[in-house]
Amino acid sequence: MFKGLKNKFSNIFGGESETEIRGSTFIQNVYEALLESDVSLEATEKISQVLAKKIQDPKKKYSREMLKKNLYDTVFEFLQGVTADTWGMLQGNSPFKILFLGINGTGKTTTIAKMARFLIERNRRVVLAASDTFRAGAIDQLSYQGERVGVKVIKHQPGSDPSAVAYDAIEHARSRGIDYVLIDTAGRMQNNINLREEMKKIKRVTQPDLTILVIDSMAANDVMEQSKTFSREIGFDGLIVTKLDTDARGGSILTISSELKKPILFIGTGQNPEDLMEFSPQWVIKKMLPEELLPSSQT
Ligand SMILES: Nc1nc2c(ncn2[C@@H]2O[C@H](COP(=O)(O)OP(=O)(O)OP(=O)(O)O)[C@@H](O)[C@H]2O)c(=O)[nH]1
Ligand SMILES: [Mg+2]
Repeated sequence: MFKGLKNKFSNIFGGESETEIRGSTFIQNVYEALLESDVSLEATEKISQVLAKKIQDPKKKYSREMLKKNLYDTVFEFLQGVTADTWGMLQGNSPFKILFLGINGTGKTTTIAKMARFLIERNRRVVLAASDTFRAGAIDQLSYQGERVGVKVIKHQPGSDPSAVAYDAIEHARSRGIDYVLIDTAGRMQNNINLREEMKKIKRVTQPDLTILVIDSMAANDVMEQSKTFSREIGFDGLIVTKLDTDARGGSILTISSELKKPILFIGTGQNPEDLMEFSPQWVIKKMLPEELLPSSQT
């Protein structure tokens, strides 16, 4: 996780024996480190600009300590910009309805099991709605995940109306005092009009308290496209970024934090129900920056 980025940042300060580095050289080195770690071009430019503002005169040389602090502060600002009070965002009506959206295979179904576990651990009661009635095997997959974490799954036949399934799950929760309804949906590409219309209907029928876009960290450079379409067509409140454990270069979180104005609620770090973490800029920055760049209070 973030290993590539960490090594690249480390290289900027390693190797050279000089105690000071020219501002312009430093900014250029950071720019390249970001691009080589799969941070998108737009995000790389934005981050470099913020960094450059902190360095008054690019022609002058600055101490390593000062540059390290500037880089730390810049990265932290971006991470903080997408931080929210995750638990606070999960409070409200009872039952609290959460709708999960995303393109194919980003990890929606797996993440729902993780969220269920997260809520159960906090003594909340949960039911799942198998509203992906489109993909063969999706209902069985959610049933298996539900069994794994010990929650009931409301399901209909494959091919049935996803809104009706979600509606039944909400009624089930209402009549039994269940706190959360997590609604799985079929993965849809941005260009599939039928599935998009169906999604709008699910949203209309269920009136979710929270709509979450699930994004695969390995496809983060496509994140603007995905989020623009979902935002325009359906609307969402926050993100979950999955598969950070398989993202060796590690740039995705920085791309997302500079390009999207929505909070990241959780990150997914594996295939099992326990592999979910609340997004914390302090935790991420510790993984992302080499130890010598962290303030002494954080090492
Ligand atoms: N390593 C890793 N794998 C993950 C993570 N989250 C999901 N996966 C895997 O990604 C694959 C797809 O996950 P699903 O939960 O089926 O994704 P989905 O978005 O529901 O897919 P569709 O319903 O087809 O759109 C599965 O093999 C999951 O085990 C994660 O955080 N880390
Ligand atoms: Mg799924």
